[in-house]
Amino acid sequence: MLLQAVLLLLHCLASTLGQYELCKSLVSTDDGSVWEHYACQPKAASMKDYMRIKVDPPGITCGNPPEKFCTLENPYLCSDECDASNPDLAHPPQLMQDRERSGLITYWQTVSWSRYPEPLLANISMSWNKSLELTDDIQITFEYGRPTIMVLEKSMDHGRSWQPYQYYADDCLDAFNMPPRRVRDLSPANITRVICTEQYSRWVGSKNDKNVKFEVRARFAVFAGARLQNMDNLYTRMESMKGLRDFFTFTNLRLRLLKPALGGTYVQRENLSKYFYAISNIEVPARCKCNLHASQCLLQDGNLQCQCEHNTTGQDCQRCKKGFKAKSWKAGSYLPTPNGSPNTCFETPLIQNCECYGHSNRCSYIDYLNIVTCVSCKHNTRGQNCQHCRLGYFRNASAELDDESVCIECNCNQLGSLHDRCNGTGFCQCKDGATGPKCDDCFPGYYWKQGCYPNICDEEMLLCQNGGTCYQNQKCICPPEYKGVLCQQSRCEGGKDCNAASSSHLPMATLLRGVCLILLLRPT
Ligand SMILES: *[C@@H]1O[C@H](CO)[C@@H](O)[C@H](O)[C@H]1NC(C)=O
Ligand SMILES: *[C@@H]1O[C@H](CO)[C@@H](O)[C@H](O)[C@H]1NC(C)=O
Ligand SMILES: *[C@@H]1O[C@H](CO)[C@@H](O)[C@H](O)[C@H]1NC(C)=O
Ligand SMILES: *[C@@H]1O[C@H](CO)[C@@H](O)[C@H](O)[C@H]1NC(C)=O
Ligand SMILES: *[C@@H]1O[C@H](CO)[C@@H](O)[C@H](O)[C@H]1NC(C)=O
Ligand SMILES: *[C@@H]1O[C@H](CO)[C@@H](O)[C@H](O)[C@H]1NC(C)=O
Ligand SMILES: *[C@@H]1O[C@H](CO)[C@@H](O)[C@H](O)[C@H]1NC(C)=O
Ligand SMILES: [Ca+2]
Repeated sequence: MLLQAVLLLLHCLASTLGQYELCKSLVSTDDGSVWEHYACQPKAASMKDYMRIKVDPPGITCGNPPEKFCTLENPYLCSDECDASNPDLAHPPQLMQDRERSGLITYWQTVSWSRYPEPLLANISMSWNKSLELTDDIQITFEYGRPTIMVLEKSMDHGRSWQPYQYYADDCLDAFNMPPRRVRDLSPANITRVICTEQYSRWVGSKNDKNVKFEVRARFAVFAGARLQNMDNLYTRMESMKGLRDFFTFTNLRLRLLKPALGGTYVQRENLSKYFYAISNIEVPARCKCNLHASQCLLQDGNLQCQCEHNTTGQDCQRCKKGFKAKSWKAGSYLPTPNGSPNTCFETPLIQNCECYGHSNRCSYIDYLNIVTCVSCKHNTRGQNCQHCRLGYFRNASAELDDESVCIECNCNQLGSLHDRCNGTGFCQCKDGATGPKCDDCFPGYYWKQGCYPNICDEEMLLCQNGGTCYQNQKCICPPEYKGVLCQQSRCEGGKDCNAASSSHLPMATLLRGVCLILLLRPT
């Protein structure tokens, strides 16, 4: 009884703080103890500990060969040396994510801008191989000045596609043709707008402010209040406002550094050793995205993995476990407060062994075969367990059997293929002369005109003769005095008028052509 009270108390406390840390708790009822389930999410963590970091282009990191650097404040002070072969003087990328012992700042540093006026460009790519949700400001700490121009980008699909997250410049109009904005000017209606800010790029004298932020807290505050005291309101919006949750979701981040700090308006060409990038820390406070189906996210085989509850599974708990597909999968819901709805996956025991990989939830028993088989398989599947693709579809190799997009349409070209079916890798069966996975190309020696047909003429074997030209491999366009498929035949061949000339040593064709020309040019 006491334990139950404590759990309940814990739970209430968690909910009011908008924490959602518990997926379930044991509750006593008249019928004994039962599990109660709630929407839940993992704690926020410092994700720099798990990030894989890569810098581009190759050779952008300083120290190979060793180089001396000056500072912007005092260009005569050039005591900093970078030497990749000396651990004390090297500045490799991992120093952007290390845990610094008190007082000792460690940083990644680039080569200097010795190739001015060619731009000094660098990309920093950060990947996690896991969907994450920002919980606080991203903060990048620059030693020796913040860049004059840079862009923060994000990917939500492991780096396949990218989108800008925020632009940073000392002059937004000039650099990106965007009006400068501040996050605090955003309203609930345009909170997910991608802006350009001048707040973090202006030169503010010496070591005044080293940080560049992507403001998450200020965006949360629009809904949750200045001290984030009303997280429930934020979560309510996350459920109702299209795109709001996605805005804070990412699997990869990329910093594109486009112009270093100048310490003034102009670049001093006579001494370029004071222009470079140096980053000592990249802080990414976030939590694993587990679709409100896990309260823990652990490192497994080097990758973050949600510890899925509610009979869900997958890296992000994004589907129902095998045998728990009575209803289609749904993300957990923060609503209704205080507990949220877990949207648990339920067992599918409608008939024993009715496994349809989520493409059907009905089976029937076939008496004379003594088998249970799925009925009405959806998503273009078929088979006893909906485990095959319908004719005219083929298996999507990157999708699991229970994925809605497991079957891809063959899309065979109707004119070039024998039928609309394809083999296991999507190749259609082509008619004579047609080729390509979908039979929409022709073999050499064939041309396409509502199907593939053998060339009538070409530039090699089937040359049009007597000055004829080959039109799209389909026919020879002959000079007026010739005819035939290859213009090989003179129009006056055998005609009475053609016999007039009598020069015997000329080849017959030349002779005929000459005669015809005379006939054609003859005044009437
Ligand atoms: C330019 O840099 C060099 C080091 O490469 C330094 O010795 C010199 O004092 C600097 N000169 C000026 C004018 O900044
Ligand atoms: C940075 O990444 C972008 C996008 O892939 C690419 O276009 C650009 O060339 C990269 N820059 C450098 C310096 O590698
Ligand atoms: C990414 O994570 C998935 C799921 O945990 C794993 O199967 C895959 O091997 C990982 N990829 C890399 C490059 O670590
Ligand atoms: C967002 O909306 C507010 C109020 O409607 C407006 O003042 C502000 O300029 C807008 N910001 C952007 C970036 O569109
Ligand atoms: C998940 O399935 C198991 C086995 O049927 C069951 O004991 C458990 O209560 C289920 N969990 C939830 C959250 O429904
Ligand atoms: C194949 O499956 C993957 C994973 O579900 C999906 O992202 C992709 O769009 C599918 N491909 C096609 C052509 O439907
Ligand atoms: C499908 O046909 C193509 C082309 O003939 C072949 O390369 C491929 O291996 C075939 N795939 C399967 C699964 O048979
Ligand atoms: Ca560091």
